[in-house]
Formats: sequence, C-alpha cells, structure tokens
Amino acid sequence: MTESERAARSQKDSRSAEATDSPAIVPPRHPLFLGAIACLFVSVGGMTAAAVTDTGLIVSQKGREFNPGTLSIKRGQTVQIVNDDLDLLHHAYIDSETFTFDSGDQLPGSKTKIVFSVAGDFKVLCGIHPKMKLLVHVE
Ligand SMILES: [Cu+2]
Repeated sequence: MTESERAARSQKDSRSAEATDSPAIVPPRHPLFLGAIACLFVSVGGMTAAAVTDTGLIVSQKGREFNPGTLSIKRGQTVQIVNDDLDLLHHAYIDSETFTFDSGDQLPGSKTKIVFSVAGDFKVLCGIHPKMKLLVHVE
C-alpha cells in the first residue's frame, strides 16, 4: 500500500463513520426537546386560566338570581355565567348601544362566557326570568 492509498482509505473511513453516526444520534433529540417545551407552555397556560377564575369572575344563577348581582371589571376580562339552577333553563343577554350578547338557551349545568371588550355599564338580563339582573361595570 502506498502512502497516498492509505491516506485515501482513512479519509473514506472517517467520512463513512460520520455518515452513519450523526443522523442516528443527533436529530431524535430535537423533537423530544421541543415536546418538553410545548408541555411547559401548556401547563403555564392552564395555571393562568385557573387564576382568572380565582378572582371571582364566575356568576351563579341559583334561585333565579345572578350572584353576585354587580361586577366591576377591566375591559377585555371574561365573565363566566354558570347555570347551577337545578333543572331550570336561563337565557342571558345584553342589549346596549355599544355591546350586545346573547347566550341562547343556557341548559342546566352549562357555562357561558362573556368577554367584555367594550368599556361602559352593562345590564345582563335573562330572557326567561325578567327579574334577573346583573350589572357589569367595565373600566
Ligand atoms: Cu333565567
């Protein structure tokens, strides 16, 4: 074997070693790593949503009454109206010049979210029980 033959062979060997080793080891790490980051974001998002409900933006409809009956919130906040009134149907709606909302029929056990995207004072009423009233002040 001449010197140049040996050099050519060792070059070829190292190239083939590179070709077989690197694709087998390096790429599978990336999907796993990205998956771990995605899980992290999902769990952080869940914690944020729970914190919002902790601040008391849930309104009950038990006894044909919105409870609490008044709310003061910031623009963009979400109020969740829960029909926890046994087997009664409710139908929350807002009909003002600047903001309207209609829940449709609220089946017992259902939850309805209203995102107050406009500042002002709004009356949430029930289409089935005219005495039900929720006042929402949006800053
Ligand atoms: Cu009602």
